[in-house]
Amino acid sequence: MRLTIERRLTLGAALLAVAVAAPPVAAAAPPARATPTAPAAAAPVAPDLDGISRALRNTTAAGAPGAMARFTGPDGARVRTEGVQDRTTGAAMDPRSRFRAGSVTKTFSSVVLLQLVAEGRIDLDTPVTTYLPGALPDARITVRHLLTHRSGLSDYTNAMFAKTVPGFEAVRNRVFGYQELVDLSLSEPRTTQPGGAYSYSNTNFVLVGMLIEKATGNPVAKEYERRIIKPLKLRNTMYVHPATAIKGRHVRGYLHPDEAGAPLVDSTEQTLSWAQSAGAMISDETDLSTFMSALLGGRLLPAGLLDAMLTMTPTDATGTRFYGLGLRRYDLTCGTSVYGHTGTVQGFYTYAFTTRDGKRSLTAMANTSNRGAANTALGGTLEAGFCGKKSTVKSGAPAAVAAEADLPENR
Ligand code: REX
Repeated sequence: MRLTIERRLTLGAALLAVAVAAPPVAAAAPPARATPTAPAAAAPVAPDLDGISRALRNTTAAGAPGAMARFTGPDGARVRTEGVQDRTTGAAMDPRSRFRAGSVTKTFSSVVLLQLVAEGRIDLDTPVTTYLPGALPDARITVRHLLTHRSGLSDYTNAMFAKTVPGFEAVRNRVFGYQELVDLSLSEPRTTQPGGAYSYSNTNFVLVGMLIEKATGNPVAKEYERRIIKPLKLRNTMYVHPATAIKGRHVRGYLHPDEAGAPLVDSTEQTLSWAQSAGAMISDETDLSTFMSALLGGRLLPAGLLDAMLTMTPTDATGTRFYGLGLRRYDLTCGTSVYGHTGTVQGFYTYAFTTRDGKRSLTAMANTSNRGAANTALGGTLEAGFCGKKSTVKSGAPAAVAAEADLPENR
């Protein structure tokens, strides 16, 4: 199915009204081996909507029941959908539906934490144990190490989901304490010295949630609400941990088992307690684009801290992928850099990215996971959206933007 919605953005007043207390901003020291800022921005081009549709069809051809993308730019919003959001009812993918945004949550957590830095309540280069005594056995790990995935704390989810469906079913209804998750990581060897190589780990953003709760005395849900969701009027964004349902109109998620040919597992309902502040947000395509656009547009953080967030180091050897503070940068084949985050939780792949000025945004999602080829195909929407007709998305061909490299095989 193909659906087009064209409407003008009505962000203006709402976004301008965002009130962020702007106390003096502490100078943020750049991390070691920081790369220079992104290459000069390429001239904006019109999105290749047919290319976006091709990428979505490639995603469903690769095993996703449905996929959709929403591009927002100077000419308003364009939406493309393919396939179904519910395999039982056969309901078509609906761009107004909510879904699980996975690690896009990390950018929300970073924004809250950096607002606390702006307020002088947390310092980026102070050891985590100064704020959370006893949480970690290593006082060398700083807050910045968490946000840049350079703490060396292993990702406990690798063992948890080594067997995809049994791993998921074992935690689907579980409620973890933050420290329980940190302790799972601490029972494994460290991946690097603190401040060493980038090594993606959910543990880092579990600790970010702990820091937020310690500094504010509130549950993270309240801080997301008060600092981001309400000011930006994100009506379909919510953090409901440990509730298992996605309320309202939503996409159902379908997890691919490891065994070839085994039936998909409906993974819509779960506590997401295994991720919490690292991945439990529910949202929709409009809200994620509004959020990323507001962030890059400077409406959520003082300039100095947005600069700190945008101080990127490479995540791999391709020279096209970078990580700042809870934020990714992808350099596309046409020379445009886009900023945002990816998400993978059982049954849901997400990409939420925007340009440096926040004026062009794209959010894409597919209702499957553990299917690397579908994630790779979905990434093709970025090339088509931001590079326009110059994009290299072909039917059935691998997309130019590969799936998230942080995931071990198939994740
Ligand atoms: C957990 C397993 C993946 C998924 C994970 N998700 O770490 C976080 C996230 C919250 O969104 N990270 C991604 C499962 C990488 C991001 O930053 O983009 N895989 C699945 C398995 C593999 O079970 N055996 O694919 O659903």
